[in-house]
Amino acid sequence: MEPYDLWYWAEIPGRGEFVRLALEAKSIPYRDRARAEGSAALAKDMTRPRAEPPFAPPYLVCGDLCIAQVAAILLHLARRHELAPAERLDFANQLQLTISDAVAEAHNVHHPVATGLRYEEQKAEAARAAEAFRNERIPKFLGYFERILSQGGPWLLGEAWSYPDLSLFQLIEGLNYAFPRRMRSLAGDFPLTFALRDRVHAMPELADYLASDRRIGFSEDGIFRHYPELDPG
Ligand SMILES: N[C@@H](CCC(=O)N[C@@H](CS)C(=O)NCC(=O)O)C(=O)O
Repeated sequence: MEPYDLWYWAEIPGRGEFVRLALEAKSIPYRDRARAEGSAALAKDMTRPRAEPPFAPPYLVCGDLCIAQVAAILLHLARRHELAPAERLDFANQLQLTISDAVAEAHNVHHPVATGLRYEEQKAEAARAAEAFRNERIPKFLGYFERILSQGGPWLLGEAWSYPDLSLFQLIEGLNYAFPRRMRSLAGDFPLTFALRDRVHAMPELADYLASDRRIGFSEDGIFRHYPELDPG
């Protein structure tokens, strides 16, 4: 089949990584265009005339198809490439949208006032946002996934992995990077969710990818950022 073109900022894992993990786990051919050609090529591609243009990256292009929004991209891939059982796609999408909510909240911790301002310009507000995120929102999100896993498991949709598992892995990786102290303190309360992270990490389908330089590390340019002052002991 013709490879997909994935467009996402070249320098960070960000939201592109949720799409990459699904493509990699199913060995779906794709070209990571901005990683090959640079983020300027992405900015240029965004301005191309298109019937259904994306608002923001990541987006996936294949022939006439151009689809943006992580959850919409993954639902599309799941339908075409069996990344979740057909009869569970609505629930898979619900789980994915919940993960997208958590990702957006994690970003808003270090940018609570405006995305266009630097973190250093909103540190006081970020400290307040981080306290609520650490104390209320992380446990609430993890508690939700723990509840789903406690109803069956060992994967979110039961006995086989599906794409929301890959995304939950990436969410936990991001939270572990940004809030290592808080996440360590929560691990014992959400054993099934943390075990799911380990299970995805050990998937043979992802072994080559996770060890490769295609896998980009987290940094303070991305969505999940580690600022020690936002994760006090
Ligand atoms: N809800 C969208 C969010 C997309 C998004 O915020 N993309 C970021 C990069 S992670 C971006 O470049 N946004 C530009 C903008 O919002 O102006 C998704 O899940 O894909």
